[in-house]
Amino acid sequence: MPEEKKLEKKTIDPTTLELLNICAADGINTVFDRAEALKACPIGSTAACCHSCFMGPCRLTGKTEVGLCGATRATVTARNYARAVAGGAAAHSDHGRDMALTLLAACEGHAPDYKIKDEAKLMAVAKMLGVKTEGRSMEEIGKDVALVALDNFSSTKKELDYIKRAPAKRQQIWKNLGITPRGIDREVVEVLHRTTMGVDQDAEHIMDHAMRASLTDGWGGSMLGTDISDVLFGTPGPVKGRANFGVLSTDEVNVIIHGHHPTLSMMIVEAASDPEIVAYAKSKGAKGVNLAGICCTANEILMRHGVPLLGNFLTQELAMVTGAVEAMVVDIQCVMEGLVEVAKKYHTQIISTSPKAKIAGSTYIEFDEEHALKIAKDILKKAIDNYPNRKNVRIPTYVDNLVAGFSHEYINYMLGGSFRQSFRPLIDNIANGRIRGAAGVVGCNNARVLPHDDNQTYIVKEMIKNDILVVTTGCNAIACAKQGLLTPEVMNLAGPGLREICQTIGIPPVIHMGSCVDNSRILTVLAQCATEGGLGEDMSDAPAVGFAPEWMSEKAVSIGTYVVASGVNTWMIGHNPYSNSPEVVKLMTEGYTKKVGAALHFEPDLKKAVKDAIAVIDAKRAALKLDPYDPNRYARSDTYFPADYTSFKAFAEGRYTRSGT
Ligand code: BF8
Repeated sequence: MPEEKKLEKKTIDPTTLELLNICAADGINTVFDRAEALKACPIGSTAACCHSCFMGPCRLTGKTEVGLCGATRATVTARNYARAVAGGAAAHSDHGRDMALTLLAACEGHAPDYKIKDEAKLMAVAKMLGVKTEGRSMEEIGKDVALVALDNFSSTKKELDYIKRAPAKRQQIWKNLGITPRGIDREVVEVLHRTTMGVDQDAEHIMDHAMRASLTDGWGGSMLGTDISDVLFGTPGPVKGRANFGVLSTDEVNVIIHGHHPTLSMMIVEAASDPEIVAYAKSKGAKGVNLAGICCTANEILMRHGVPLLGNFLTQELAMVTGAVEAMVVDIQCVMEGLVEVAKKYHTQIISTSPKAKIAGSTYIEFDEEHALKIAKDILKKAIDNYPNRKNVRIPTYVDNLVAGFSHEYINYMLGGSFRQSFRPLIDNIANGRIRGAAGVVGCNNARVLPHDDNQTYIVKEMIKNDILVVTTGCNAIACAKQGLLTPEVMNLAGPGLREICQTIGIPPVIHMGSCVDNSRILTVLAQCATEGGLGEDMSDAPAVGFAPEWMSEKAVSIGTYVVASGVNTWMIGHNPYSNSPEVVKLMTEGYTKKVGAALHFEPDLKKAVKDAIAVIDAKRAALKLDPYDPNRYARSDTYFPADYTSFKAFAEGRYTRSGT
C-alpha cells in the first residue's frame, strides 16, 4: 500500500495526517511508527506474566496453569490488574497532594505568586471538610483545608473525608463490602504489599482491594486536587476556545505546555502576558508569546483562561514537526520519552520542570512554588531566545472552535440560576425521557487503537444521536474539540429530546468538564443527582454509563475501577489486558455487578460496547419505572432535522443524513 494511504488509516484528524506525511518525508520516527515496528508482548498483554519475585518471571500460558510458587492464572492476573490501579491512583493522588502542598505554601506565605482565587469555593470545601470558617482569614481557612487534605493521605485515617460527598446508600455499600477507602497512601501501599510475592492469593480478595485503592483516586486525590485547583485558580465556567494545530502562530513565540500540573501551567499563562516577557519577545523579532496545550494541563488552562488546545496524547511528537514550536514545557505524566529524539531534528527545546520527572536529553529548569513566576519567566525567556532559530515553518491551517469549562458548580448554576441552584431540570428531563441517559466519555489515545480519535468521536456521536448527554474529559475532550464536537451547533447531530433540552437550557450536548483528575467532577454531579432524588437513591440507579474509547494509561484503569465501584457500568475499548484469566474477567463483570452494581468491561468490539451501554441505560430507566425512551415524542417541528450518524466532514459541509431515508 502506498505510504500516503497507509497513513490515512492512522488518524481521522486532518492535521495529524498532514504532519504524519511530513514525518514520513523527513524520516521522523514517531509513536505511530514504533507501534507498527514493535508488536505488543503477547504474554504481558493478557496479564499472563508474573514478575512478583525473581524466581521468574513466570509465563502462565499454554498448559502452564501456575507459576513456580504455585500462583494461579487468576491470582497473577488479579495482581497485575491491582498494580495498574495502584499506579494510576498514585499518579492522580500525588498530583492532588502537590495541589494541597501548594495551597499550604500559599497560605503560609511561602508561595507568594499563588493566591486564593475562589473564596466561595474555599468556604464550601472548608464546610465539607469540617474546617472552622467564622472570624478567620482566607489564609487561615486555606491552611487548615490544606492540612485536612494532606491528612487524607495518612495511614491513621479511618475513612476519606470526601466520601461524604457520595450518596448514603453508596457509602453503605462500601462499608458492607469493607472497601471504604482509608488513607490514600495506605491503600496504594497495601496494593503493593498484597501483590508482592507470597501475600494475597485470592483473586477476588485482591480485586476488592483494587476497588478500595481506586476509590482513593476518585473520591480522594483527584477530588481534592480538583477542589484545590478551583480554590487557587478559579472554578471554571464556560469559555470559548480553539483547538488543533492551526492555533500555532507564525509571528509569535510558540510555547507548548504539556503534562498535568496546573501550578506550572497557570504560572506560565500569567508570565506570558507580562510586559517584561512581551518586550523580550519583541526584542527577538516576535510579536509576543503564543501558548497552546497538550494533554490534561491543556484542559486546565483552556477551562480557566481560554488557552487553545494543540492536541491530545498521540500528537505530542508532531508538534515539533511544524518547525514553529520554540519550546515544549513538560512536567508530569503522559510525556513520551520519544519527544527528545524528535526535538533533535528541529529547533524545539524540550524543557522538563518536575523534580519527579527528569528527562534525559531535555533542558531541565526545576520548578518550585516558592519562585513560581520567576521560573515561569525564565522558561519563557529560554523559549524566546530560541525564536531566531526557526527555519522551515509548516503549520497546518486547521482550527476548530469550542466551548469548554463546565464545572459541576456551573452546571448546577446553569440549571437553576443563582437563586435556586439545582440539578432538578436535568433529573426531570431524564425522567421524562427527553434525555435518555448520560455518558461519561473520557481518557487517552492509544497507538494500537487506530485510527486515532476515531473511537473517541464515534462513541460521542452515537451517544448524542441516541439522546444521551455526554460529559467529556482528558484526551477525549481534546479529540472532541478538534473535531468540532464541543460547539452548540453539534446539537444538529443530537436526537430530538436532547436537542430540545440543549436549545432550551443553552448547553451543548457534549459537555467539556476538564482534565482526567476532573473526572471527580462527574462523580460529584452523579452523587448530587442521586441525593436530590428522582433517579433513585444511588449512583448505580441512574441511567448513566462510562466509556474510555482509546485508553492506554494505568490512570485509566484506576478511573475505570473507581467509576465502577461508584456504581456506573464502564466500557474500556480495545484488547482485554486481563484475558488470561476468565475467572478475573468474570469477577470484573458479574462479580463487580453483584458487589457494587456495575461491571468493568474490557471490550474490543466498539459497536457492541455502544449497543450494550444503551441497553444498560434503558434497563436502568425500566428499573426506575421511568417512561420508556421514545425518540419520536419530542421536538417534531418542521425545523427539526433528526440526526443520523454523520461523518464530521459531512457535518461540516452541512450534509446531514435524515434518519431512515
Ligand atoms: O490524564 S487522557 S493520555 S493526558 S492519561 Fe494521559 Fe490519558 Fe490523555 Fe491526562 Ni488522562
